[in-house]
Amino acid sequence: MKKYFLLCLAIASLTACQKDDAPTPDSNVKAALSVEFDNIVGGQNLVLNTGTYTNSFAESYSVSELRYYVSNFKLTNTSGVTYTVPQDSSYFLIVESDETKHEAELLVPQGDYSSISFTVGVDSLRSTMDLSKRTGVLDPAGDMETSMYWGWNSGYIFFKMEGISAAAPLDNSGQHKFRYHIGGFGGYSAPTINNIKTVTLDLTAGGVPKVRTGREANIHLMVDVAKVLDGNTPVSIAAHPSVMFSDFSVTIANNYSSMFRHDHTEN
Ligand SMILES: [Cu+2]
Repeated sequence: MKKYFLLCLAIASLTACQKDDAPTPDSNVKAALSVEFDNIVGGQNLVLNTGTYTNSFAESYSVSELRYYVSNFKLTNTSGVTYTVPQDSSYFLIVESDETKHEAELLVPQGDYSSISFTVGVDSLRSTMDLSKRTGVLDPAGDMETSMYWGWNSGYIFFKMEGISAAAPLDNSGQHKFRYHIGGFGGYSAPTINNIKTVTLDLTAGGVPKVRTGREANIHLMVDVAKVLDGNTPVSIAAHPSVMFSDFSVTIANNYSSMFRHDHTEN
């Protein structure tokens, strides 16, 4: 064991010492890995409708609706090898109002992973595929919780956040409502705004997920939607109460691309 100990010392800066009886997981075998999207506002839990929050313009607001697509997951293991989740099983719609829709359930090779990357939204290729390739959460006619789709040319709404704020004008429903419906996949024949965002997160500081058969590692992300208004560019609700397919959507998308943070991992 002394020899083993010395060897461990030598490589301690590269990797943790493994016990003799801890076998190297077989990367040919896939196992469950879930990614939890825990939506918060600043330091507070997000509570739909009743929670009130304040942005940097001192505008107070509540959130009535929050949903967004996450897709095209890739995991890089501690040896630097990247695994791309097969695209057909790599689209998820996170819906705050539905507790069963806060996670992306993935199947990846057994191993230890040091980073994760995913797209916020739906890539242009998939957005223009035949409807037979756009099933489940991508089915424009199906149960995608209604209206996360604009149409063939404009594609999917990647990110939707709505709520009430006194800073928003009174609309014809009699409410001071703000609405952010963000999409735009670029496109080829008639290029439009491209708001596809790729997020890459380091997992080493918050805990490396150890994917093994017989258990489910969970990557717990905090998603701070305060960043939608107070990201790189502070956004005033009074100035921008409704943002849909317009140039200003780029600002909102840039803001929300910074809202994801790895908090911890459960192994
Ligand atoms: Cu957790």
